[in-house]
Amino acid sequence: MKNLSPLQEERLKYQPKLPASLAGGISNLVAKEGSATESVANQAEIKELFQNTYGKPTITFASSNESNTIEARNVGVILSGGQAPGGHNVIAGLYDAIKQSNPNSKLYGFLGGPSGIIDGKYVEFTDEFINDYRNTGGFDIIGSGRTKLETEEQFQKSLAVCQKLGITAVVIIGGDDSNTNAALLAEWFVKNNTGIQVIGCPKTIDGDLKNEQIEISFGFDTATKTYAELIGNIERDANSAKKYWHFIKIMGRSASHVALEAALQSQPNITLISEEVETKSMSLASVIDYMVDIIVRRADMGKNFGIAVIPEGLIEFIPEMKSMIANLNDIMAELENDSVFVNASTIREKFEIVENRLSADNAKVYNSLPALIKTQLLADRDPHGNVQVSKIETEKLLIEMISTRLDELKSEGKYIGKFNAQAHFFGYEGRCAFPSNFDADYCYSLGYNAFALISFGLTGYLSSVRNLTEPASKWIAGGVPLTMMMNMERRHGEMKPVIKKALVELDGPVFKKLEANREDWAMNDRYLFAGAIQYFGPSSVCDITTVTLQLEQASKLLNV
Ligand code: FBP
Repeated sequence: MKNLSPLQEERLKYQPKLPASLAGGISNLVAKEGSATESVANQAEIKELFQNTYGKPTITFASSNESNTIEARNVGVILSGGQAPGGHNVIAGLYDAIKQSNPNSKLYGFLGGPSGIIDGKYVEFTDEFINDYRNTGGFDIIGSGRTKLETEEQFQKSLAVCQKLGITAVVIIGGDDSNTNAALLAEWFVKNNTGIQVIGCPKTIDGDLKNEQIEISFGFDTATKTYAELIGNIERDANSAKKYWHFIKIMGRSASHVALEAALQSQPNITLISEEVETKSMSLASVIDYMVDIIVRRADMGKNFGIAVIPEGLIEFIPEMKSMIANLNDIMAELENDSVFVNASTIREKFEIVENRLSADNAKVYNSLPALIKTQLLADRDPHGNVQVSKIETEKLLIEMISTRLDELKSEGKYIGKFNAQAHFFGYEGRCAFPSNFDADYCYSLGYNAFALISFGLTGYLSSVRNLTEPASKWIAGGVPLTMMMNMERRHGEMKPVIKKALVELDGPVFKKLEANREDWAMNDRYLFAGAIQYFGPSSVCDITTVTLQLEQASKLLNV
């Protein structure tokens, strides 16, 4: 890499911090077992599907005075799913742990996501190669992909590639869907006596891969700080010009954690939380009424500007939309192998086939939407059967519907303001940012710890580093069985085992903080300008993590 700025040079040199238990190296560890575990739901079905990897204990590592010899190992690593800041450091941590334990060990990177292991496309990491990527954002070191690993043929091909390279452990860095892949592959490798272990690492900016053992997925910290900086910039612009309402959709496929955290850091006038909309069974019309009420009241105060933050997944949480989208998903799955549909000559014909199969109620909802949104709802599903919500312009849908409602109110003499709206979508802007110190340290520790789990012969585990609001030296490293986080969900029209997503808890401290402040933030402009991520300086400034994690940890301590 050439032409680096002084800041980039400094970032490459940053040495990430490790938990004290790991800092002495992998050869000086003991693994303490917790009690046997159960899946979060559908225990009988999950146990049946994962007969060889179900119910394993949780693991916690502690340092030991005795030193173990670590045999040379060949390990493969995969980056899977959406990019999240810090992925390169997971690989750097894994690489350092492997090489420090035995310089004869090798780390291979599979190219382009899970398809790399199936097709045998890989690179071997060296010091020179890795060093250019330390503490950088992005997944470009080996690329990522969303291929679902689930068929016998894919597993057989992966086995052949691992055997050719002498690989005895695979690390999959991914979110809920990718770690579901990891669990399936781990089970298959054990069932077929291959001797190959599989370890997952919790990645996703969405922040929805979490539980008692996984406090947060990596990338959430950096992405939310990046979005908060951007929202702050727009708030300042809005407060200067005082002429626009900015509607900002924030990435996060299902859960609203990202929008909520970015809002707590920037204090916009309106923040919608999808989980609240669903729990309160708010229709699209009532979401519009809620926003219109704030816009009208601000206009009465002479403020024809404001900021509204909208979670990316909102549309799937509005009950009538949820039912219609579920119906569309099933229809699209059924039609995958339908010759009339597959051979339809125009997109319009395809759309008509889908539309004609919708139930009467769902067709009514669907037909009430603007043409643009209808087309976006019919776009291809991702390989896991999910609607690609990043392609649905909910922010524009809301602007259009609000505008119509405000015109009606104006004609009735109930609205005296001017509504000029700008639409934004912040998503890709944050997923490859330079990782914050927190993510740089956390990711490095997750990767390093993944090799600790490998060295203890474990498989079907997710690398876990906890106690994250404390300084890194006090972080607790260990592992959590992947099956512990699974339940059965409908995907592609069938019930499948998947890792359960953690949604925003409405009785939790994070949402409560927004709830307690939102009327004040709606009417008074309490904007916060977070500014750029800090990489250097006192740890109270540059190492501090999200409001979400701090509030969640503080509330856990209070409830102990
Ligand atoms: P992961 O769950 O794979 O981490 O990806 C999350 C995400 O960034 C979502 O926030 C977003 O909806 C989606 O990926 C976008 O997907 P794509 O990168 O395929 O456009």
